[in-house]
Amino acid sequence: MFETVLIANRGEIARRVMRTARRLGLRCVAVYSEADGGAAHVAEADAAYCIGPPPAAESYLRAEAILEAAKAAGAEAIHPGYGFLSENAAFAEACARAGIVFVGPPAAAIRAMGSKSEAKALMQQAGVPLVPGYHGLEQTADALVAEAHKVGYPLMIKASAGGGGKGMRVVQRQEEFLEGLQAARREAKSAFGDEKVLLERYLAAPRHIEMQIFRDDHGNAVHLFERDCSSQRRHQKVVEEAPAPGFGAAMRQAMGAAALSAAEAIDYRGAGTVEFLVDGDGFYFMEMNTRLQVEHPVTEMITGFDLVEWQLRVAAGEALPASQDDILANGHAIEARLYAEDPAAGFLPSTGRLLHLAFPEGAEGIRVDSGVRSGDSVSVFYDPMIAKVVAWGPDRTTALSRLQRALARTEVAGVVTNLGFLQAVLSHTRFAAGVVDTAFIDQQRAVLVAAEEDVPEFVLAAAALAEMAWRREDARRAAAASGDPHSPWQLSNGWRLNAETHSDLTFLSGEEILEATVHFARDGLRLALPGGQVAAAAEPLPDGRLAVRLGDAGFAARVLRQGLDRWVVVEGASYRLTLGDPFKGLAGEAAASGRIVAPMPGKVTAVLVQAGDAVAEGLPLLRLEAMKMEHTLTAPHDGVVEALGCAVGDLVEEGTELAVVVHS
Ligand code: MV4
Repeated sequence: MFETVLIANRGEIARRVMRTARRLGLRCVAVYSEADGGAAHVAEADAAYCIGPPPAAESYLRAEAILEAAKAAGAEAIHPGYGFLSENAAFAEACARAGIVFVGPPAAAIRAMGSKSEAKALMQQAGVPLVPGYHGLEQTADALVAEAHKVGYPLMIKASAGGGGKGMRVVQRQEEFLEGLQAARREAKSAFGDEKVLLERYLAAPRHIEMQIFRDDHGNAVHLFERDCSSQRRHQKVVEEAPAPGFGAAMRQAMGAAALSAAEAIDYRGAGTVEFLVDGDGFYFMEMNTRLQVEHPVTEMITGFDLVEWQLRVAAGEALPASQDDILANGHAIEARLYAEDPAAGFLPSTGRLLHLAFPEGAEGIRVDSGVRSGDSVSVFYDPMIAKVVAWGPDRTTALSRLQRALARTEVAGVVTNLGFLQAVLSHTRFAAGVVDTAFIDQQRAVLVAAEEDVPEFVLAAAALAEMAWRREDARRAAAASGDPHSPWQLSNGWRLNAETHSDLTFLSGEEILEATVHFARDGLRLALPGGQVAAAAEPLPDGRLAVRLGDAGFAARVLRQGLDRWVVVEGASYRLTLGDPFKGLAGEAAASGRIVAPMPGKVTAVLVQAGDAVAEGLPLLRLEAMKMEHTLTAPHDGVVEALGCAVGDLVEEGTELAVVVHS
């Protein structure tokens, strides 16, 4: 076994590989771009090397920088993870030339699977079922028209150099073939620099079922059952599970044998996945992935094996740790991919800093492979995956309900995520029934992707109550800092100078303006919300959330702030609000009359003018520290400072008059 392994990747897969490598006693070396200096995988490594600027092409795709780091670190092996250089034959060869073991298949096997038509020819020889079609070298229009006629319509034209859904066109009838062929060629040429195409009979709504295989240097080969990855959105997997729902033993046995024939045909080594299209009671080779896949945890959870351990052992020349008879499927596992993307905005990435990230701790059957922690950032430069949440259960129903509960207890603030979308997919009747095919998400998009929803009133209430708690806390801290033990600010029961006072709050959510008023009465708080008034209370919980009571309803909410942004997380759903400019409300009205009042409680940190000074509109008059921020209060119009109602160090209440500017 190796002593030192370098992980040529980042995020959750880098941490996941290191978790196994560490368990095996290996020294782990990380590589990182300048954007990942503070990343988790760097912190967890025994050594780490910066390999370049943030863009992947200048860092994680730079073979020579990675090899240089491996040599400097004395790594005997490099694990490529998935994506980046994991299926790059030239990189595998460069590792071999450098005398470093590439934890993956031989370069020749990667190459053989790189071209769809070559892969199909190899599979045909190996007796692996193919979708009826044509994948020969004849590429003239006439030859292809004749072949299309044999295939029959509707058919699919696929770029031979394509993959992952790129370079595919459906042609419904013969009259449209030539136009479809020219378009497919143009796309293939521009996307892959190779306009070779193949034809296949079109399968209307197939399932995507893939078989995990492993092969070592000693002629041993096994499959580790199948995974159903049909829940995809634009060829991006969303949810994966093992075993495939409703999958019969006969097809499992036949598909396993076909996958092993495929591996043997290309003298495969290591972990591989053979992807099939399943249509009715037929299955057809689609493509072979020569890397460990994102969704491998569901296979690990039903078989109990650690596939990264197998990869490292096989790459070190050891025999497979188990024979086919040792590999049993126990229970059911389902994985959901949590992304920092905004479903309501066409799933655009939502990058930024994670104010808060928390997963349920110690939940039965739950595994979370996360690439980031609270406080880390989701970068614009890379795939915006946050984590994979995986649930195992003795049966699919239990696995599904455990996953749903784990997602309901997942808290993310700071970026928008697809969490609500994942919950919608998992709670859809078709998913629950296990009758999902590759068209499911596209067909059900309208119900799965909730339009930007209005902010529920209970969320606005939680934000308003949290705001008041923060202001009280900020004021108390300021008073404590001022050393005045008798300051009324020391009181934390919400007591105010006047018996009945209130605070008007305005929040923005997208275009929506949300207003709430918190009334402080001697007998407690009342909230005036768009839907009416309600008695309210909020108590901090030990885990940092707020226990909110509205009338006789109660719930717990985590409310976080960054600048004027407020994030409210309730039951796994996150809502982003922005506190309206406090200087627009109460303070704004007063300013119109030349009165400068404190828009919220705070401490005067600077008085920049004197009574009698002539001032121009916009000139800074004073500075107020409030909500952990410095606010500058300016002259509302040209004029003269008539009065100053404060001095540096004063603790002022919301509404206190600080200065008056009269027209000159
Ligand atoms: C197909 C097909 C229907 N008929 N081939 C999509 C990506 C690439 N891996 C192959 N894909 C398909 N090939 C024939 N002859 C439908 C798809 C397909 C698909 C396959 C698997 C998972 C998701 C998919 C989404 C759309 C289309």
